[in-house]
Amino acid sequence: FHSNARVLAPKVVATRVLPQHAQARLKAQDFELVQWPEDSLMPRDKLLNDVKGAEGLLCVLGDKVDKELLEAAGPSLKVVTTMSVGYDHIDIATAKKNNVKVGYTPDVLTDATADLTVLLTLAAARKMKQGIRAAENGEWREWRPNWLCGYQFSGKTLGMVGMGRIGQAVADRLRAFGIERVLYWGRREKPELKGKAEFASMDELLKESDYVVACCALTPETKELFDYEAFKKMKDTAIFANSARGGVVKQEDLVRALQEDLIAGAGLDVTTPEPLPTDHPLFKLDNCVILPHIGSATIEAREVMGDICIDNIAAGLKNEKLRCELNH
Ligand code: 8YV
Repeated sequence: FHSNARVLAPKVVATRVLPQHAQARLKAQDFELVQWPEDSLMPRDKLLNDVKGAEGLLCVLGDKVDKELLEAAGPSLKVVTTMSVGYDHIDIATAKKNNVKVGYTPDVLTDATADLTVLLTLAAARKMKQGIRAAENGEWREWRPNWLCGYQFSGKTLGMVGMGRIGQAVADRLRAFGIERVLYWGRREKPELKGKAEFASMDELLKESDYVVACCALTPETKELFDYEAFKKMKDTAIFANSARGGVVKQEDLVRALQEDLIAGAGLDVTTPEPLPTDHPLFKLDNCVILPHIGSATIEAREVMGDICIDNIAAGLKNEKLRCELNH
C-alpha cells in the first residue's frame, strides 16, 4: 500500500554550519534542512523568507530572534535553539506566547569560557598586549627592573559580577592563582557559596576588588552597569574583564576610564558592536586587550554545543522536552 498522504519531513532552518561531527549528524536527520552554507551571518531577508513554515530554527547569537522573525515563521514553529548559553537575542516572551520551545547550550561551555576569562584577566594584569608589541617591535632591550610590571593575584580580592556557572568556574580558577577573597553580586545570594564567596553590594564590590570580572547575563538590570561612575568607584590599580556581553558596559565610559587611568587595564571578549570596528579607540589603548568573542571557542565545547542543538530540535519537533530547555 502506497499512501500519498506521506507526512512531509519537517523543515528546519539552520543559520550556520556546525562543527564537523555535529554537522554530519545534522545532515543525517530526517529534516528538510535549509542551511546557510557560508561562514557568515545569514542575511536577515533570507532568514525571514526561509523561516516561513519551518518547525525548527537553529540559530546563534548574531541572529535576532525577535517578534518579526517568530511571526514570519508562523504557527508551524515548534522549537528554536541557540548555540549559546546566552539568550538575550531571543524574544522569549513572544516565543512563550506562540508556544515555541526555546533551547540553549548551558554547562558544556563553562570550562572553555572560564579559561578564556582567566586568560583575559591575566593578559590585562600582566600587560600582555604591550609585551607582545614590544617583543615584536624591537622595543625589547636590556632587562629593566621597572619595565612592563603588572599585578599578581596572590592575596587579592576578586569581584565577580554574575556568579552563575561561568562566574563560579572563574572564581575557582582564580582562587588557585592565589585570590584570597571573592565578592560577588548577582540576582540573588547563593547559600551554597557560603564560606567560599561573599555576597556584596555593587558599590562594595567595585570599591574593594582588585579584579572585577563580568560574567552575568545581559538583562535590563545589567545593561550598561559599568558606566563612568562605576569605573570611578574602582581602585586605580583594578583590572576589569568582561566575557559576558558588550552591553553590560557603557563603552564610551570605559574608553574614558582607561584614558584617564581610573583603572589599570581591561580585558574584553565582548564589545558593542561585534565585530568592533578596527578604528575604535579601545584598540588604540595599550591597557586594553580585546579578543573577538571566542569564550566558548574550543573544539570540545563547540562540538557538544552543536550536538545539544540537534537534540533540542529533534525533541522539539516531537513535542518532547528539550535536552536543554529554557524554563520560561
Ligand atoms: C557563543 C556565547 O559562542 O554562549 C554564549 O552565550 O556568547 C558564546 O558561547 C556565541 O554567543 C555564539 O552563539
